[in-house]
Formats: sequence, structure tokens, C-alpha cells
Amino acid sequence: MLVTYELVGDLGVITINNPPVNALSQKVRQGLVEAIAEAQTDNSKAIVLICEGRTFAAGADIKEFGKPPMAPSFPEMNEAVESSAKPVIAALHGTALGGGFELALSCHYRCALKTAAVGLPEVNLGILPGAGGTQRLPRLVGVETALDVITSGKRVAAPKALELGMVDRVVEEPLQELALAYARSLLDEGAPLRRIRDLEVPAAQGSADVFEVWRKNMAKRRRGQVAPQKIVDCVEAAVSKPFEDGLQFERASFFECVGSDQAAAMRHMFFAERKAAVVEGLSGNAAVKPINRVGIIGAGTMGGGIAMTFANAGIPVTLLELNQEALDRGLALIAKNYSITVSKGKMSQEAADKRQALITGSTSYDSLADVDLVIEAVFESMDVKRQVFGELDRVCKPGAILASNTSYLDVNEIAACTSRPQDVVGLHFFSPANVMRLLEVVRADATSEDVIATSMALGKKIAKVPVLARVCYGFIGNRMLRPYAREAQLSMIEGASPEQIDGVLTRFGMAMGPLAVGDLAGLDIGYKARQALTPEQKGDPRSYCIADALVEMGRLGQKSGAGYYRYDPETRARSSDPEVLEVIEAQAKAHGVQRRTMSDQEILDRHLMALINEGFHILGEGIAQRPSDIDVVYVNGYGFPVFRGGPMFTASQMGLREVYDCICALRDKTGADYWQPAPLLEQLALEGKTLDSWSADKR
Ligand code: 3H9
Repeated sequence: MLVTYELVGDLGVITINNPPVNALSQKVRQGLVEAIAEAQTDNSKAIVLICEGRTFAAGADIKEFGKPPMAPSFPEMNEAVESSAKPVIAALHGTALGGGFELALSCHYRCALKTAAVGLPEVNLGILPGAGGTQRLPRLVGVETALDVITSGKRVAAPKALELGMVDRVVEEPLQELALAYARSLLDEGAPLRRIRDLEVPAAQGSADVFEVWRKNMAKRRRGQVAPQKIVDCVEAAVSKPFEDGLQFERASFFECVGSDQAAAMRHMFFAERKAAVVEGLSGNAAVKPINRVGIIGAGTMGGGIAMTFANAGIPVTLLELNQEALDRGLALIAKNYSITVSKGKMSQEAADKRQALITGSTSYDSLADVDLVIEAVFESMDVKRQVFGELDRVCKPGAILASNTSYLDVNEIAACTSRPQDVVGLHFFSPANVMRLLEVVRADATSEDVIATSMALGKKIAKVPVLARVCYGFIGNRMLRPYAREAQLSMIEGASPEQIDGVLTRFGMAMGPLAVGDLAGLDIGYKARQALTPEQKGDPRSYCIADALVEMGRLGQKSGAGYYRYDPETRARSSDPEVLEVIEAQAKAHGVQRRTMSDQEILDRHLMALINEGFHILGEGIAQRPSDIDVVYVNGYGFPVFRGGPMFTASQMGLREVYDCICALRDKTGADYWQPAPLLEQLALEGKTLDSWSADKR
């Protein structure tokens, strides 16, 4: 029974029990409508609506999206609840999200456990609340708060929700008992049957300007996404239309979104992120080790960010540096980062102090003797890593996990510097590490199952999205970045300007274009890395000669005020620089390249196909476990637009045959070896197979 109804004295209790998250599937909606009807016929005076398990309903059943709608619909269910002749009181715990919170908004009163949170996260799935959320929430809390909550998709903790009016009472455990007591007190007070549909949207908040400001705001903050704009339209409809008409407007907008490519891509990402945590082929014996204390070597930007990540998760950290001066600098940077967060109102001073107190500095390796995990974040040089891991092998207790944050280096070689390769793993964080969600977990040949299982579980615990990779140069993300960066360089020398290339890719939805990213990261980093490579490893000189020339002119990117662009020293505002065009033209001449006009489509194809083809190599070689893992890496670590679902999803949407033909055309046009289609892509395209069917066959 997914929904049950019982009488407790003269109060009715409806209980939903649909693990794991009480999603409101068709059967649950049906059960709820029947339970409400039953409660109308007995001598109950009020009805409490509560859920079993870890949470109140967390929303619609996302697996039902894309299938024909099944009655009773959400509006029908909510209408039945709101029209109840007896007061219905929602009792919330866990996360009352999306359709779950919309159901609560159809109840006449809402109480919530202090630890609960509410929210309307539909925007993160490329859709909008389609069960009255955009019509009821503004009536309850006003236009501005409703727009903020719905367009951000954020979770609002119960005490804050009480302050905003999203819930009426915050209670402690036991929830059912206290919800019944609350229902009783409402009856005793003779509280009215409060139907939100009958409330007016607070006046003075619905001026046309408000909506224009939010539309512009969304165009910037959620560039390229359709749903946020439609959310603003729906909230505007809550002001300008009667409730029923507003509801119909919302429903029509919901259906436009739910069937869109953007929603399909974002649903794909939702499930992809959850799947990424699953390690294929682990034996049942793999044990997750407790990680109670962590050591981090290197207090630079990366090490400091990693230290903050653990402190934020409540795990104590020992931060190690070579000397006191460097350590003090690192600790001061962490303190500064926390104080910025506090000044922005995103954290209390007390919470910041507590987190900072979890980070202890040290200049002696011996202080790492009792940590459960060490992460090295020192200079990217095998010689330096060798030294560090030799020391760790000497001081760390048996069974401690020894991790490297290397971005490119061979984790097998690092593991071989120790007497315990089974305990060595790559944990590749992305900068700034306390902000970026991606974590590549790199398993070396000898890494034990326990260490893999622990690393993946730890990733989740520290609020990252962990993705498993095997060892190769650059693992998943940085390996794919190389051919992408190559195409940016080649497009420039062959005829495009930095502005055109970055413009094409940002219009596609990338957070930043590749050349602006280069300026941000610093052009000297790639330059130095290239110095260590043989000419063969460096590849076609046309693919780096412009970057080299700029560095040799002292144009290192944002930090020197000039790179592919010029930067205002005060505001960092970016502008085009004719000098760069001169450099590009000189390099083209020096390398015998006749520059030409290049179409936006060609630029887009070359960058996208470079990513996709490398993705297929990575998949075929078993570096990534599954195509969706590659999408998780690219969306969470490299600014690929979430509403396009990642490079591999984009390839699937295009059709593998079309992708293959496009790559073959590039090969035939350029004659370049690197445009040879990856064997796996070729095989699937020629056999008419999809990535989904390939993944299913593998299982
Ligand atoms: C909506 O409500 C539209 C409405 O406006 C109505 C329109 C008409 N459906 O995340 P976890 C699965 S849109 C189906 O690992 P946690 C999930 O795939 C919805 N399945 O747990 C996973 O399965 P598996 C708006 C769902 O404790 C398992 O549950 N709501 C759904 O870390 C556990 O999930 C949202 O967007 C679902 N709605 O976090 C909320 N939700 O074990 C989406 C979860 O096979 N959900 N699953 O991998 C969440 O944010 C988190 O799951 C939650 C729990 C915070 C609830």
C-alpha cells in the first residue's frame, strides 16, 4: 500500500510510503485522492498528511516524464486536497521538493521538522513547477521571494521557510505526534480553512518592472535556458490572471518545457550524476574505510581549497607546508576566503570560525602519522611527487590512503614510489576546490577495491560528484581538453579571431570560451608544460605557436593585463586587442598558413567533434566507466552547458552516424591523423547502434 489512511482519535492521518524518496507516481496520486475522499466521509475533524521513510515527497516521479500523462494529474490531486472540507495539515520532514512541496502548498497548513527543507528545484531539470507552485507560492510569500525560490531551485531550511511564510510552524520530533497536536490547536483556535488559491498576491509587488528585471537577470544567470524565462512568465500570470487561468497557463508552460531537448538533457544529467557514484565490477567485499582525519600537502590555492572542502564537511585537516612562511600565507588565504563568504551573508561568523578551527597547520611530515588519508597538492613534477610519496610511505600509518591531486601525471608511477601501491589513488579536484563539484577518482593498476570504494563514498560525503577514471595522460577531463584547445589554436591560425571563437562557444552555452579560459588560467602554465615535452609530444606547431608567441611577449593572460585579450587593470573588463591579430597573422605567415573566413558552424563543429571523438577514445579504452560519466565530468568541471547534457549526450542526440560523418569530413579536409574517428565511434555508427544499446550490451 503506497498510501494509507487511519483515524487517530478524531483526526485522520494519510501516510505516503513510496521509497526511496516518496516520489508522487501515478499510484501515489491515485491513493492520495482516494484517501482524501475517504476522510471526507468519516468523523475526522482534520487530516494530517505525512510520509514514511527518509523524506516527505521529493517531487514528481522523474521517470514518468516523457511518458503520456496518467490520471489523476497533479492539478487534480492538489485540487482534491485543497477543496477538502476539513483542514489538511502537511507534516514535512527531509526534503519536501517540487511536486512534494506543491502538494504541501495545496494543504491548508504546513508544519515542518526543524531539520527539514523545502523548495521547488524543477528549474534544475529544465522544467517549472507544474502543480500550482508558480501560482500558489507568490500568493503566500509575494512575488520577489517566489521568483527567488523558484528560479534558483534552492532548498530553504525550515527555520528560514517559517520566516518567509512557506511553512506555518516548525516542530521537533516526533513529527506525527506534534503534527497531530498542531492540528488540534488549529481546531481549538477555530483557524479558518486557508486555501492559498483564494489569497491575493500581495499588492505593490507585481509591477511590470519586476518581471523585466528578473527576465534580464535570468538571461544572464541561466544563459540559454528556456525554463527560467517561462517561470517568470508564470509568476507574472499569478499576478495578472485569476487563479484558474494562471494554473492553466502554468500547465501549458510546463508541458512545453517537459518535452523539450533541454529538459531531456537535464534529466539525463540528474540520473548521470547519481550513476557516476556506482563502481562497476567491485566485489561484494570492498569495504569503505572510515576517514576521520585528513592530511593535505601544499597550502597553495589548490591545497587550501581542498582543506576547506574537508573542513566544510566537518572533517579535521592537517595542512602541511615546507616552511612557516608558506604555511602562514596559506592559512591566511583560507581565513580570507571564509571572511568573504561571511561578508556575502552566505555563512555565519560562528560557522566560519568552526570550520577554520578544523584546519591545523604543520611543517613536519611526522604530524601525518595518524591521518586516514593524505592528499598531495604540490608542484606538478614527477621528481617532486616521488619525494613526497617516499616521505608519506615513511610516516603514514599502515592502511592510510595516499592520494595525489595530479592533473596529468602517471598515478601508477607515483604508486610505485611507495611500498604500498594498493593504497595509492588519484583524487583530482578542480579549482577552486571548495567550489567546483567535480572530483575525478583515478584508480591505478594496483589500487585496492577498498580504496576505490572509500574514495567514491568520500567524494559524496564532501559534497562532490565523484567520477571514476583509469590512468592516462589527463584522465577524462584534461585529456579531452587537449584536442579542444588544439582546435581553438588551429581555428585562430586558419582565420578566426579569439572573439569569434569564444563567441561561438559561449553562444552554444559554454560558461567561457577556450581563449578567455586560457587568459584566466594563465598562458604561462601551458607554455611551461610544453617545455617539458618532446616535439613529437607537442604535436603540430601550428597548434601552439600563437600561445607561445604571446607568452614570449609577456602576455600571460589576465594576471599580466593581456593575453588573447586586453584587461582593464581596475575592473578586469575584457577588450579586443589589435596586437593579437598581428601576432596571429605573423604566425600564420611563418607557418605557411593562408588565413580564410571561417564560418561559425565550422568552428562549433571542430570544437565539439574534438571533444566527442576523444570521449569515444576514452570510452573505448575503458578509461571512463560509461558515457554519462564523461558528461558529468564535462558539465561539472569544464563549463559544458548542463542544458545540452554533456558531449556524449550531444553526440547521442545528433545521432552517431552524423557525428561519424562529420569527423570523417574533417579528416578528409585536413588530412590530419587526429581526425581519424575513434574505433568505438566507427563501430557503433557503422552498425547503426546507439550509446545506450552499447552500455546495455556491456552490462
Ligand atoms: C516535479 O516535482 C515536477 C512537479 O512540478 C510536478 C509537475 C506536474 N523521481 O539523490 P539520491 C531516486 S520534478 C524519481 O541518491 P539523496 C534517485 O534517482 C521533481 N526518482 O538520494 C536515486 O535512485 P537510485 C522535483 C528519484 O538522499 C534515489 O531516488 N524534485 C527522484 O542524496 C535516491 O536519490 C526534485 O528535483 C524523483 N523525483 O537525495 C528532487 N528523486 O538509488 C530530486 C530521487 O536508483 N531529488 N530519485 O540511484 C533529489 O534532489 C534527491 O534525490 C533528494 C534525496 C534530495 C530527494
